[in-house]
Amino acid sequence: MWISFAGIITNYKDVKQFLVQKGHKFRSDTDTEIIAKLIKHIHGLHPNYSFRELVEQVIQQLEGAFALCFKSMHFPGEVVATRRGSPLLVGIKTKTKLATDHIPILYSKDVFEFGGRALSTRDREHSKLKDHRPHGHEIPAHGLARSQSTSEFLPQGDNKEVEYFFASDASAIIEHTDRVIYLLDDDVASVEKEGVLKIHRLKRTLEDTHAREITTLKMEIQQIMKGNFSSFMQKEIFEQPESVVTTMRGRINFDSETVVLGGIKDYIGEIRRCRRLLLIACGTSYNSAIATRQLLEELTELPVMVDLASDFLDRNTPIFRDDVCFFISQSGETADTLMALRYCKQRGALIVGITNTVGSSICRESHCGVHINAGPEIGVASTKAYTSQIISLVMFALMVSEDRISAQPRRSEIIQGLRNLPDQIKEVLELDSKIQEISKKVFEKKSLLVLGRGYNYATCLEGALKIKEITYMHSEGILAGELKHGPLALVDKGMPIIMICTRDNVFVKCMNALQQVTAREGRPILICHKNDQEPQKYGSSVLEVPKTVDCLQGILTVIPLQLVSYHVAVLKGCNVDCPRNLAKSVTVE
Ligand code: G6Q
Repeated sequence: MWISFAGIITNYKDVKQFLVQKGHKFRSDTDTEIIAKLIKHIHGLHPNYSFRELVEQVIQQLEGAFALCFKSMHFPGEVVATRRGSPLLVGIKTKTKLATDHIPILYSKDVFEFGGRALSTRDREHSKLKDHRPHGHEIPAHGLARSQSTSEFLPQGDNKEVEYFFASDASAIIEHTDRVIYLLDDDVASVEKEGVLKIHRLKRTLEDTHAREITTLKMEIQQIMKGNFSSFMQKEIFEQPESVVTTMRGRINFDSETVVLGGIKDYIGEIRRCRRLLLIACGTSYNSAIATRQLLEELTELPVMVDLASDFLDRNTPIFRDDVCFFISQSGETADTLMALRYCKQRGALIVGITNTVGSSICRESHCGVHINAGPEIGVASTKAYTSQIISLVMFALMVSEDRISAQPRRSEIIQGLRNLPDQIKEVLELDSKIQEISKKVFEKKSLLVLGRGYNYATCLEGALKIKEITYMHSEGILAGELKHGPLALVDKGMPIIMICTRDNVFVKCMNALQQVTAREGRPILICHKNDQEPQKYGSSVLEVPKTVDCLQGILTVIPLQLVSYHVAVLKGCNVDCPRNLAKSVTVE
């Protein structure tokens, strides 16, 4: 048995115990092994079951979030794949055009026997695992006969050659094909001997569309190649002058100063009338919510709550029908964010998805949303997605405030700021070699504090997150206003500090904090505006960034920190793209 598995099986101990009782021996303590042993066990009980039926039996026993792909010597030439809570897609490569752009769903007949719930080990012992259900009978969707449905899904013409690719992300298969089917939870896709792809579901639900669409990807191969860069993270940092443009393309008219986000324009009236906005996300995506909260409050004049998805769920937060809830996620698959989305949807709130992954679970389950269009982000450390998330939320604020005459000067200033952003990002990226030199001074230290306030506070959080995740160095983003409430005790001449001090409405307060740091012999590395002498005299080194509108400044101040984390990680010999203990899509709670 060959299994490719992503995710987590939460009841694997129960299943393992059951299998051990049945005499199965285990070589490892992994949840992957219990899947292989479980399918073997069921195959022993039901030697006549097809490969797909065996997999259907297996997934009914499993709890958790997973994407699975099976091959077996007992079923040569066949592959079965399924998902629940983790993304999975099927790529299709043919020499000629396909006869259809939809594949119908086939429903298995007898699936209500066990009430659709996951069973305990004891339940399984007495029922399902002893079940000798009839098989091979399917209820076709919309009365479509089985033979009819499968013969439709073949290339046209004489050359019937088909190749299938199973992957959790489109970037893994784009070099082979741009035609994909995004599977939904509990779909079981099987490629059988004759090379025909079928998609089955155990049960029919009201929401089911009874077919899966074949989507054509708009991704370019170059987008997923490293090119001259040493890592995807480095490439993605340097892509930001272009990725911010693709985020804005077709949405902002810089001359008429109008913004249209096609994915939410039909909901804008409802949004303007809402009780409050909630921004819910994890990690970097959460930081993008912090980065834009102040502008959203200013331009929408609505209360704005920002929450970490896990904490939001822990609290059983009250949600109302007239709430508008934003779920921000690069992958669109983060389990906590997705669960928070479902929680709010059940309570009748309007769900807005902000994602970078077309076809992801968050995209599909939202009422409306914005694709940030940053292009595939492959490095685990999120960089270009962060800046594009900020721009997407800024565009949202601009769109909602379009009818407010008093907001026009502010809107105009921001739109012109957005226009200049790509060139200013290029300027910041020119600091790379200077940042590499600075990184050499800090890479052997134990800790690195990042201080700032106002719009730059999000930069502190995001910079510290980047440093932690790829360099394994302790780092903390600290709101400068909180210094005197505890963190100042950490400051002495040996503590590495990066401080952000740009000319905005909190500049004077920042200078105050800077003096408090230097009074304790701290010699911070400063990120400030170009040619701004006043803060520079307090810095051990200075990184000068161009000035932009306050609410966009965080995009220019975060890039030096992305580069610091990158260079420190390289100097420490860390694997920049695959940091330990982290995954690109966190599909488990
Ligand atoms: C940061 C990480 C991580 C990520 C979260 C949320 O560099 O990539 O913090 O932002 O795991 O992921 P999504 O944005 O995909 O929901």
